[in-house]
Amino acid sequence: MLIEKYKIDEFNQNNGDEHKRKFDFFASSVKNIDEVLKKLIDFQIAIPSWALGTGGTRFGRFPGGGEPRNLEEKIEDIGLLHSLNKSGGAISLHIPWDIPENATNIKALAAQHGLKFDAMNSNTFQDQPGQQYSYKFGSLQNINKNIRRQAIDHNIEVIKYGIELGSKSLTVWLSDGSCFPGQLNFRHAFKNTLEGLKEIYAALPGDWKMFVEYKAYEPNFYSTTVGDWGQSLLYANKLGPKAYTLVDLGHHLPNANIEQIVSLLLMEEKLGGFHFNDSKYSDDDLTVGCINPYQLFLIFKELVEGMNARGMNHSTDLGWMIDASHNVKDPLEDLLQSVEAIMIAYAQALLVDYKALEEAQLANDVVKAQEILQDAYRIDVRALVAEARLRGGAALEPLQLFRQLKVREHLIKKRGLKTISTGL
Ligand code: RM4
Ligand code: MN
Ligand code: MN
Repeated sequence: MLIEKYKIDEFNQNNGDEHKRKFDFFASSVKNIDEVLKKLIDFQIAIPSWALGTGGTRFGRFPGGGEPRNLEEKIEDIGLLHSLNKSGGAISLHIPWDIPENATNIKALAAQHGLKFDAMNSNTFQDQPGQQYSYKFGSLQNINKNIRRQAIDHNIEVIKYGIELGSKSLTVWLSDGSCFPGQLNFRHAFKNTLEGLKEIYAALPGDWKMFVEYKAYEPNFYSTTVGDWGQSLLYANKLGPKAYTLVDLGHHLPNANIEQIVSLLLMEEKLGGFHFNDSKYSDDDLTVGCINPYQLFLIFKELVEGMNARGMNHSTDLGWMIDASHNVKDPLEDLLQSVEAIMIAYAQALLVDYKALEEAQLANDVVKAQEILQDAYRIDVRALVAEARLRGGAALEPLQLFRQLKVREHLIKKRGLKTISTGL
């Protein structure tokens, strides 16, 4: 389904007065408003191909209908989101869930929707039908050389698909680890994994990046072979300049100070990308900002400050992606909410008075430092984010328009009530 531009314009006109009033009031107190708006318009967040259907838990899955049945329909869905908010101009593919059978056509279809191909993702955490060796006891860490070979070859194949599509990065997330003490020799597991990653790294084109994504638990519960940012950084440093750490917000042990991790990885020039989501207990993959929006803001504050310190381009120098799952919400509505939460946190982080903060820090004025941060966090930036959308050609209120246009009803009519998407 395509949303014609005139429908967006019509909606914006109908809601324009109210918006203008709010935005003008907001803009009157911000000095560099055009600069901030430009940054917001430029900022793009990739949508994963595996997050367009209903997610499930090991207890069940309750599909809501109209889910995309193939890669083409997934691209259509992301195109639809992008036309509504103009902030999701990229798709990230997981292989083999979404193999581009005809890369030229897939690339052309994506381009029609204004979408680029973000990081490619390999999958050595599931066995596929017809696969020769099993990943039950890990992939790159495996004690069996043939299994390691199979996992390496798979990653190299994923790179090849990515080259055809114009992607520029590979994200490797391994479920490797152990469930019980004694099951694994940690050193051997690390060394095998490093050897495998080295071979994959060697297959990367010159202008590609490799993201090593860490996760503390699940599906293994005693140890994980890329378990935290320290381990990921070890691999990335040993691999070379094209290898980076990828931070997925849901992959930490409880109460981890993610903003500090982000800050130090940026300092080391080893932060590569981000998977956004939110969580209460573990890798819950909930809507970004739904549980802990202040933490999200603090993370963005480190990102903005750290990227500025290194003169980085906010929108292109790191990989931004949503990695969420939707068990009870409409996946598309949920993704619109996630993008909005990211834009809000980013906007607030852009409004922090970094100079004043530095002065407060140098004076050990703890109270002032907190005031400065919370001043920015408590600004209602929704009109600002909406104005960026308006200027970028998107809808003032994407979610409202999504409902008004009865998008889900249309998708169900077209695709059927009982459709299942590949993914988690
Ligand atoms: C993992 C991790 C990866 C994602 C898989 C599906 O927990 O977040 O990024 O590819 O889930
Ligand atoms: Mn992830
Ligand atoms: Mn995850």
